[in-house]
Amino acid sequence: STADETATAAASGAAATERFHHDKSPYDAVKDTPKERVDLLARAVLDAIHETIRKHEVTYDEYNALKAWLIQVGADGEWPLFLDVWVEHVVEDVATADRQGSKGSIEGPYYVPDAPERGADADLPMRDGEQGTPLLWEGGITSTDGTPLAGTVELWHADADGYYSQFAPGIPEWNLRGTFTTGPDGKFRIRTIQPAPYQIPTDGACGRLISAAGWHAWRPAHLHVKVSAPGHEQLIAQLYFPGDPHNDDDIASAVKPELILSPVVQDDGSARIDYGFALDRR
Ligand code: MBD
Ligand code: FE
Repeated sequence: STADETATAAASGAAATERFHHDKSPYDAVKDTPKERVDLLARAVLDAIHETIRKHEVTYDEYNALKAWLIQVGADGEWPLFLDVWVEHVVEDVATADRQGSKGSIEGPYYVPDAPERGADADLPMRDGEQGTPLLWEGGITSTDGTPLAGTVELWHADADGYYSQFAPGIPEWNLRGTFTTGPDGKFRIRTIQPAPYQIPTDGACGRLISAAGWHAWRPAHLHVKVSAPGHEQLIAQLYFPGDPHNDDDIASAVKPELILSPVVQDDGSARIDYGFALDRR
């Protein structure tokens, strides 16, 4: 990318914040949350903060450092990033505790709805000469009882530099984003490339927290999916690659053993993946 097209925390944060406002109608959600629930949860969170301050004898300097940092999270548009990296995994755990079908994981901040329709057997949209190990992914959608399902797999992932289209500059709009629709046999076959590990932007508020705390900024390489079929619960998941050094210390705590792929390297250097999804009946 060129000098005026550098991926900055503030630019990707602003795009993620705008995306959230557009897709999730947050003000309606606030309006619809019962007063009793807001009272209970707001008090529980404040109690936990007060307890932390007392227990660790937080100073005025530390309080003001926190205040400055929180203001900067908003200025950088990084609330979606912060919440999805450090909070969403617990919400996902609680929401899917009773699920019988395939394991899921967090959605994260970079999903875009209505990605181009590709049918059941196709390439993910990508540039000519898209970098990265070619992947051939074959799988199916079924109900938890094994019945094949006509449905959709929405797939999005970072490129071989770790960047997402529509959140980093200089990448075609729908690059590495697509919707695959299966027939009644539920089968799909997708060709894409293996993404790189993702590093949280180091030049924004989240990056400041990471360096101030002495943490690392990495997520392991991952594929994002949303899998849908009529009469079934939507599955949101991420899939990971064996041997990635960050499978064991993902900054977003979103890796589960069931989500690690077993790619088989082919003679031509591409990798073949066999991985399907079982959806719970609604
Ligand atoms: C990502 O790519 C991601 O998937 C999550 C959950 C958080 C930050 C960046
Ligand atoms: Fe991601």
